[in-house]
Amino acid sequence: MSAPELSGWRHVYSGKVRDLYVPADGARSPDAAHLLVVASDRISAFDHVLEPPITGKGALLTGLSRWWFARIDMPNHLTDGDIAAPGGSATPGIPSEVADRAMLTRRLEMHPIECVVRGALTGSGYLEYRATGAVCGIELPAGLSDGDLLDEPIYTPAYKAPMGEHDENITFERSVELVGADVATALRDASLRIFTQARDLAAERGVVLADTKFEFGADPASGELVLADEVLTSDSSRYWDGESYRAGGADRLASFDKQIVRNWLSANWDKQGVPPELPAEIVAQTLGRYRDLYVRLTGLDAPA
Ligand code: Q0Z
Repeated sequence: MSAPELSGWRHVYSGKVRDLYVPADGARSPDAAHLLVVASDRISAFDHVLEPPITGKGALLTGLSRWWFARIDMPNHLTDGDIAAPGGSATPGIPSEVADRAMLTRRLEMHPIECVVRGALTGSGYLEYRATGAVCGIELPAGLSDGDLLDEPIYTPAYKAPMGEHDENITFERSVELVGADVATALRDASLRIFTQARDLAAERGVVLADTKFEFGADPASGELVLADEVLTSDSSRYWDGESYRAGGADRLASFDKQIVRNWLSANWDKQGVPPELPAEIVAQTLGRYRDLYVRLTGLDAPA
């Protein structure tokens, strides 16, 4: 699966699951003011992109990002709607064939920090805690178990490694060295504030927001700090079902994302070479889980 050809846009980069475009308008592309971020239906697990795609995933995640952007009290990178300058702007509109899974954005100077906030101790944070008693330099009380909620959410930044390398967990002090004290502090404060707002809203809808990752950039003209990328999707966040979490059963930490795929792969692949193709029922169950989260959080019907 590769990035679609889109009229008016030039494809410049693909991550595992998303494709990035600049306006095709030749001369201006290198420093274009806008970017088109297109969420594909690709799914990745254990660092591989899997077959087949999960048809509808890109639209569900984009819909969820948009829904959160509209609720978060912070400037964001979406420019949908306000670039149709009369007399013609250099920026084309969103192509209709990706309308439900594309975001038209203002191009920012991205900060090279993954702004991770954890409201619960699990995943890589739990492993680091088990080894050291701390996560990204933050000492935690002894005796915590996998999945325990933290009294206060913690900010555990990671350095965005150059393409192909894994991001590296860093301390807040290291983030100060990387981006300066003012930006580092602004990133931390905004991340914690947005997380708390989102966690409380999710809780009202029976969903535990365990952790998430934000990315921010600076507006090149004003220097304003702007929330970018996708936000609070199941690809960038860990969500648990509130009822299962409280019941405390074996799958209380099953997340609304690729958990089904990871479990199936773990049972059916030795993690050597090319992963096997996902069976139709695993694809259907995974899509169902993404739809569930969308409906639970937004209260809307899932996109077609
Ligand atoms: C986001 C990414 C994708 C792979 C760059 N508004 C913005 N300004 C500047 N840069 C970005 C954004 Cl969203 C930006 N990414 C992440 C997107 C494929 C990676 F479509 N990279």
